[in-house]
Formats: sequence, structure tokens, C-alpha cells
Amino acid sequence: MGCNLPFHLPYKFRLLLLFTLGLTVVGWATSNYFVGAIQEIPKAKDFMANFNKVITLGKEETLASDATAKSVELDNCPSLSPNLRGQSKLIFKPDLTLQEVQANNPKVSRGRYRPEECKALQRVAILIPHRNREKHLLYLLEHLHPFLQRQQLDYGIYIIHQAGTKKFNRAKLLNVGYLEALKEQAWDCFVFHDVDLVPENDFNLYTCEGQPKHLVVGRNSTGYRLRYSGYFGGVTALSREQFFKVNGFSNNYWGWGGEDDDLRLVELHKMKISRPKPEVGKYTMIFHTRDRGNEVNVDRMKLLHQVSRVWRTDGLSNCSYKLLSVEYNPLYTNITVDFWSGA
Ligand code: UD2
Ligand code: MN
Repeated sequence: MGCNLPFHLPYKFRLLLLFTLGLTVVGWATSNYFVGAIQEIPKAKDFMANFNKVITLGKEETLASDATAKSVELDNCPSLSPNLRGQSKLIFKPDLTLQEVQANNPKVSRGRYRPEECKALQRVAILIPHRNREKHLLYLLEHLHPFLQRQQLDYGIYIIHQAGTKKFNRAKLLNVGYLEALKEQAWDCFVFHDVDLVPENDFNLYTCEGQPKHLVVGRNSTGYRLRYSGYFGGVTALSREQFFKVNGFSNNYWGWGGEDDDLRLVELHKMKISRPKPEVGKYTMIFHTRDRGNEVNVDRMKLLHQVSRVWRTDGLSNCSYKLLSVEYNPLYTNITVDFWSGA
């Protein structure tokens, strides 16, 4: 009841004093809490810095675009973007340069973009395993950036580059991409994307749904037909939770094949694969031959048979790698890793 306060002070002044005292106590308590939390989790400091940056950026952008500065919150984007064009004819110019692609995408920075006109429905990370396919990467970036912008997504493109000459491990690179991208942002949805597949129809939405999505129904080289019913290769979309639930991909598929057929998704967790309509799920695969260092994996059938036994211990949970660098390029984040064993 304020019995320690000097009673000779006027009532209003006492009230003010009490209020200030209260504020100081609350301020002291919360500041201690935050300092403690940041010291306990080393990464939390970076996380908070990033988080604040995102918030400030969001405010500035809104203020700049809205002179009256009344609405700080953007409305949600519609479930289907009004900017979609449908099927388009893809052209691959032999003399295309990265500078040209950058100039065509002025609103992308560090591989990231979000719509200015509305709040995107999902935050989507595109993960592309890569080694020695620079030209394919250039064509994919050229087409994918405008494609994703037309879909009004809040997205980021990550290239996960395998250093060295050991056998290529596509699935493990994708696990790395998931783990590293989540250090930067709590992405809702992950699209696992071959570097040489370019989508032809922007109604093929790069978003996640209740079931894992397989986005490649057909491609030019196979007459746009599904290869077989359980097929899950090329480009797939899984929510953060779906991918986590199945412990990601296996880390044990070195070389070409099998990792996409690893049936852990469907069989073990009763998830069903969903696909777009055939006329929508169309891709052009840029022609290539088999890469050196990605020879057929002769163990793939053996590995496929042991999935139900090993999936809990082989996947995101034991994915070890040496992170060599994270570089921020205008059109993508480049994560370079080295796998020191298993070749
Ligand atoms: C099929 C699948 C692919 C994967 C592969 C077997 C489709 C459309 N795609 O592709 O998802 O399951 O079989 O592993 O069914 N890569 C490099 N550098 C290399 C080797 C591979 O960057 O030296 C990357 C690149 O992103 C490439 C992907 O790995 O697109 C798959 O390799 P691929 O294109 O040689 O295999 P492909 O076309 O048979
Ligand atoms: Mn390919």
C-alpha cells in the first residue's frame, strides 16, 4: 500500500513515483532475462540480430510505400497469385551472363525476395545440390527467380555445393541445406531442386501442403510422362515438419541413384505423395551426360532394403559435414561443404 513512501508528497507525485518504480523493476527483470538467454545460446545473439533486422526492414519498406503510414501490416497474398501466366516456352540463350540475370532481378538480394504488395502465405527455401554445373545453375536462376516472384512467395535460393572430388551425395547435400537454411530463418517449406530442371508452368506452385509434393510429373526428355508411380525424383516440396518427421534423407547414397526412391516418406509415416496435374507439372531438363564423380551407386538396392531398419539413425540426426563457407551472392546463398568419408 505504499506505506514506505513519504506521505508529505502530493498524491499525484506519489502515484508517478510508484509508476516509475514499477517500470524500472519490470525493465530490470526483462533485460536480465534477455542477456541471460543470449549468453546461454551463442547462436541466439545472431538470431536476434537477424530477427530485428527483418522487423526493421519490414517497417521501412511499408513506410516508404505507404505515405500515410497508417497500415503497418500488409494483407495476406491471395491463395492464387494474379500474376501467373501458365505454360511458357523456355529459351536458353547460349551467351547468357550472370550480370544479365542480376539486372533482370533487381529486387532480389542474397537470393531472397518477398512481395511488396502483400504478405506471402509461406516462406520457402529452395535447396539446389551442386557441383560443376555452372551453366545449368545460370539457366535455372534466370527462370526460377521471376517464376517465384510471380507466385508471390517469400523465398530464398540456396546452392549447396560439394567441394572436392569424392563421390557426389545429392541427398546428404539436401540435408545440409535444410539444417543450414534453418539457421537463418524459420522457413515453412523446402523445395529440393535438381539444378538442371526448369519449370515450364507457373501454376506449379512452390509451396507445401498437407502431404509431401512431387512437382515433376513429366519432362521433355521422357515425353512428359511420369516414369513410375512411386517416383519421387527431381523436384519435391516438403514442409519443415514433414521433412523433420522422416529424419530427412539418408546420408548413405554416394553416387547416382536410389536416394530419391528411398521410401521412408511414404511407407514409414503413411504420408501420400501429391502431384500437380500433368499439364502443370512440366519441366525441361537441360541436356547432360552422367557427371564424373557421380557414377551409378551399385549398392542402392541394398540400401533401399534397409530403410525401415536404419531411418531413425541415418538422416538429419547424424548428418555430419565440414562447412567450408557460406557466401552471399546477389541471386543465391552458396553453402560449400566437404564430406570427408564414404567415398
Ligand atoms: C535423376 C533425378 C534426380 C536424382 C538422380 C539420381 C529426375 C528428374 N531427377 O536425375 O533427382 O534422383 O536421378 O541421383 O528424376 N549434381 C551436380 N553435379 C554432379 C552430379 C549431380 O550438381 O556432378 C546435382 C544436380 O543438381 C543434378 C542432380 O544432382 O541435377 C541429379 O543428378 P543428375 O542430373 O546427374 O541425375 P538425373 O538427371 O539422372
Ligand atoms: Mn539431371
